Amino acid sequence: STTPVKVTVTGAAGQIGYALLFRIASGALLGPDTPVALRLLEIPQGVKAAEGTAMELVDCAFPLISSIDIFDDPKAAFDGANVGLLVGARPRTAGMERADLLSANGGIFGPQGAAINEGAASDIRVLVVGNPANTNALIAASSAPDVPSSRFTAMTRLDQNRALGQLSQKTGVPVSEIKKVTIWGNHSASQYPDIFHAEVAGKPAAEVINDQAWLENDFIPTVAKRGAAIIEARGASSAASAASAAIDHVHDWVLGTPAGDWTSAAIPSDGSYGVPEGLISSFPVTSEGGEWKIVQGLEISEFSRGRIDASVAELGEEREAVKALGLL
Ligand code: NAX
Repeated sequence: STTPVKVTVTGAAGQIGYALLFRIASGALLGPDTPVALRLLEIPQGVKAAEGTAMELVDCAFPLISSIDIFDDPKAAFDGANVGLLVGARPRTAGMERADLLSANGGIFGPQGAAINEGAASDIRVLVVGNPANTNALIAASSAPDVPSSRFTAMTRLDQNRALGQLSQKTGVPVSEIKKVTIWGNHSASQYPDIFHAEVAGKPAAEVINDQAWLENDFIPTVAKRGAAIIEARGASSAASAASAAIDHVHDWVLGTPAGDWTSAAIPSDGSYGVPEGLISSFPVTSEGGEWKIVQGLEISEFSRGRIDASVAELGEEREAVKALGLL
C-alpha cells in the first residue's frame, strides 16, 4: 500500500526512542514496502532533543519515511495514529513509593489513552514499553472505552528474547532453532520464563537441558534480573535490546507469527490459565490477521503454576492500587 502508516512514538528523545526510530524508519517494524509517517511525542523539555533525532532521521534519507512530526500534546500526536509505541514514562526515583510511581504514570497513560480514544485510527494498535508496563497499559485501555481493549498490550518480548538468548548460550543451539518459550505474568522480577513447552533443535528443552537447578537458580533469575545486570555493566538501562523487542512485538502483531512457534506478549486476559479477566498479563501467543490469540491447552505443572500465580497476584495488586488511586 502507498498510504503511509502513522506511527506515534512517545518518549521519542529518550534512549529507547533513539534506538527505535531508526529501526522503524528502516522498514523493520512494518516491512520493506510500507511507508511510515512518524509522529514523535515528547514533554516540552524533550522537544529540542527530539528535533535533533528528527534531523538525523532526515540525514539517513530513509526511502520509507513520508513525514516526521514532533508534538508535546498527546491529542495532536495520536490524531489518526495506526500504531502507538508508548515508551515515555516516569521512572522510579530514590524515595518514591509505589503509589507515587503509579499515580505519576497514571498522569501520563490516562491522558494518552484518552487521546487515543478521541483521535486514533480505528485500527490503532498500542504497545506500552514504559514501566510499570502492564499496569500503564491497563490505565491507557481504561481511558479509551471506545477502543477494543485487545488493542492495548504491554511488552514482555524483551524478556522472551532474553530467555531465547540464555537458552541458546546454554545449549549451543542457535536461537533460530529454539521455539515455544513463554513469558508469563508481569514484566517485573516476578515474571516466569517457562521452558517446559519449549523445543531446542526439535527436542523438548527440559530434556535437552535436564538440569532443574540451573533452571531455578540460574536461568529464571538471570532472565528476570537481566535489566539490572545491563545497568550494572553498561551504566545505563537496556535500550537497543528494548527497541528491538518493541519492533518484534509490533511486527508479529501486524504481520503474524511464524507457523509452528509462538511468542509472548502481555495482553488483556480472557480468563485463560486462571489469570483474572482484564489483567494485562503475559501469555504464550500467536498472531493471525492482526489479532493476538492465547495458545490454549498447555499443561501447567505444579512448579509452573506456583510461578504464574505469584506474578499474576502482583498484577492483581497493581490493579487494586491504581483502582484505589482512582486511575481506573
Ligand atoms: P529515557 O529516560 O531515556 O527516555 C524516556 C523519555 O520519555 C524522555 O525523553 C522523557 O522526556 C520522555 N517522556 C516522559 N514523560 C513523557 C510523556 N508524558 N510524554 C512523552 N514523552 C515523555 O528512558 P528509556 O531508557 O528510553 O526507557 C523508557 C521506558 O522504558 C522506561 O519506563 C523504562 O523503564 C522502560 N523499559 C521497559 C522495558 C520492557 O521490557 N517493557 C525494558 C526497557 C526499559 O527499561
